[in-house]
Amino acid sequence: MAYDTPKVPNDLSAFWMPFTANRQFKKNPRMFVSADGMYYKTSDGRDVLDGTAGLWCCNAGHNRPLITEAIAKQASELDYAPAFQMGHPKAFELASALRDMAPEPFEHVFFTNSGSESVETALKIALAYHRVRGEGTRTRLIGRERGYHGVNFGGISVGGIVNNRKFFGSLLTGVDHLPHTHLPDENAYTRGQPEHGAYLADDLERIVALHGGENIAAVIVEPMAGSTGVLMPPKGYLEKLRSICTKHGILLIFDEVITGFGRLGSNFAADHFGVMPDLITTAKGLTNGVIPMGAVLATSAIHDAFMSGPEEAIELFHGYTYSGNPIASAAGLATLQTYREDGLFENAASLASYWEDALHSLKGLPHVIDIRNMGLIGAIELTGIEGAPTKRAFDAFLQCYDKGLLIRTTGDIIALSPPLMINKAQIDELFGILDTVLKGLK
Ligand code: PXG
Repeated sequence: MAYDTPKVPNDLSAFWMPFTANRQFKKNPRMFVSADGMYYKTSDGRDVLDGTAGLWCCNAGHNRPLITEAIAKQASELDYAPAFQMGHPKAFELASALRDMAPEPFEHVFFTNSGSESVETALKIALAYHRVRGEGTRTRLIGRERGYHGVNFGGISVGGIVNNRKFFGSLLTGVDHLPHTHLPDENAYTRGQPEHGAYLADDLERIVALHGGENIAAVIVEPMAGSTGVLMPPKGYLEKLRSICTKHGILLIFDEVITGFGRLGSNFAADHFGVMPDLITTAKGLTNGVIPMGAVLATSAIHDAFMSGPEEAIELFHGYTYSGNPIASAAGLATLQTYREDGLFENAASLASYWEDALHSLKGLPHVIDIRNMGLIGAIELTGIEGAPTKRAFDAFLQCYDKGLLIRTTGDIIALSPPLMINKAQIDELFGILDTVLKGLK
């Protein structure tokens, strides 16, 4: 394909970029101008292998025809329809498709526009659920240290990442945190779920003893914590959380914004681990990242609890202008069809062990202190530079970009999560570049 190098805009000042070192970036910008399959194209005409599925969202890869065609068709057919007290077919079709691929108890779908909104929605549904059932004392929310649940007030309150919290005041009250599950001394270089740490779930009993279970609405965790640097749940941990929640009538929310849609080789992490929460939050892979959309999956028990008042009454005072937006719904349907027709979740599952071996072959390289993996996810933890935390991993990011590979870093951890369409040659390419970069890292 002929390629004209597009001009980079000469004024970068107006766009206040999210989660970015704005001044550093604008001195030396890195711009993608197109993408296809597994590769981005940069503004200087180079191919960059996508080692992160964008931001954990382009699970089907880029420029997928079913998705782009569905969006164009929907835009010309019905561009927008009011989301409150009105409907359009695609939102109902997508909700049914999600119900059909979700684990059995999840029969209902509430649409949002992002992972952050899915989290706020799930927390609100949990609080309101207890209230409509006459258990209005259940107001406390329990998150976990190092948890990432988006950037809105509920999400940063239950989340446990200090920089996402400390600038923003007192946050929600009535929130407690479980300890995180990162035990590098015991679990370094684990493949899959670590052996040690199930006992960390018992801390929920301590919180219950402190506050009374009848005052706790919900526990929210990522079944596998992504943004904090890829922390797998220790064996038995999620099962314990589930049973303690059930014992005390507390709802369990799995934040599957990253783990949903094939990342672990299954539809959802709930399937992968065989542990069923009461609510599941999703976004990202739902529309392959192409159009903003999220969804909360709810069990019938939760949904039906709201369906008790007079029929003309609104049951849940919550929703967004763009909940179930027609173009997003069309993109979602085409995304799920692409996953199915291309067997992408199966591809992820079948490549997981090849991926694991390739990743763990980096053990022993300079500065590497831990490697962990699951499905098509990998993390490489580096020692930080004394007095300059995050710099070493960020240097690796810059060097990988120069050599044609996109990775993500958080702290001094490199996180990898390629599109699920990746093949063995591309896995070799990815780890070949990483190997070279890590060997030369200062
Ligand atoms: N929950 C989880 C578990 C997430 O990972 C969100 C909620 C928020 O989603 P939105 O759509 O509001 O961004 C996320 C988002 C990274 C990275 O590199 C991770 C996310 C977003 C951007 C970067 O780890 N996760």
